[in-house]
Amino acid sequence: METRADDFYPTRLERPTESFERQDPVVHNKGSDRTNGPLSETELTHYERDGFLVFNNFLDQATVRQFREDLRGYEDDESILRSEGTITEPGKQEIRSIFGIHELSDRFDRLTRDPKILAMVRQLLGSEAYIHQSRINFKPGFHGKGFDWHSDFETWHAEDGMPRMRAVSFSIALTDNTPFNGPLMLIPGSHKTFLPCVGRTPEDNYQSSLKKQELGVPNDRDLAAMADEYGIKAPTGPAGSLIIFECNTLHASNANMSPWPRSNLFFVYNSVENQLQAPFCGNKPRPDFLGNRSNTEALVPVPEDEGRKTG
Ligand code: 6CS
Ligand code: FE
Repeated sequence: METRADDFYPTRLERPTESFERQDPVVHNKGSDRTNGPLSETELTHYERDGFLVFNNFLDQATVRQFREDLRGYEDDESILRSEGTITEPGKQEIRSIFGIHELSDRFDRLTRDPKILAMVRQLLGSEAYIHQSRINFKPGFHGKGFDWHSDFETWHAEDGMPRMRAVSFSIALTDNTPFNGPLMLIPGSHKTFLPCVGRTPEDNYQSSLKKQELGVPNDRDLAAMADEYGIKAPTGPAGSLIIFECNTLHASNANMSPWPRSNLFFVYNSVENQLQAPFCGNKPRPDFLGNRSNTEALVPVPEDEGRKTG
């Protein structure tokens, strides 16, 4: 297969290719509009430098408790257990991830349209945005497996046809994230470089990659060079903490060897000016619950009083 002329980030080729500098801004909102939003200039500068930002106690404990109760209900809900977007741990019946969570739950749907979150998203992406993907990662106590190092953008570009780096993940902790329960690890500064990954993508790769990722994983030498240069951070914090991370920031997490589950909620916002095309790996598009193509209008904020507080 030929690399497309409109492919700014060729990846998944048969032979290794060199890493290169990202072709897109990190904060897309330019000029005097830049600080027109909840994020301060200092926070924007940190996001540009590190590729992520952390806010402890973004949601209050009462709100987090309501979300956690919903989760408990999902674990016993037959229709959710059978749904295509529900991924179990390799070889087990325990839930690893539920994709498309904002379509299953009104409470999660309203949170995606939280006015403060959307204002931050607009500030970073420099445009209106829609949800590219939403999910909960469970990581049950003792049995929760980890996630290998990867850039989300690499997968979304190759397998979903996301053209440019103009998307951002909001991850909200629904349980405490401690050093023991497999917290998210990130390489600060890694978002500035694109690491192409080797290997053609088989059709329906997602059916195995969501349990254990084999493709779209950079090689050890490139990863080691990044980690040697920038180090690794594993932000920990109480339930309700928020991590905002840029779509190309390298991240991973360890297995959960503690008895305590680690559940995180993820919303991925993509710019309305960065709509999906045909996947750059040449395959057919993945299902909507992974790379949404049917609901791509700008999100409208929920009025404050219908937002987090109500159930
Ligand atoms: O394939 C995907 O889209 C997903 N996989 C990983 C490991 N991270 C991002 C995303 O949810
Ligand atoms: Fe990821």
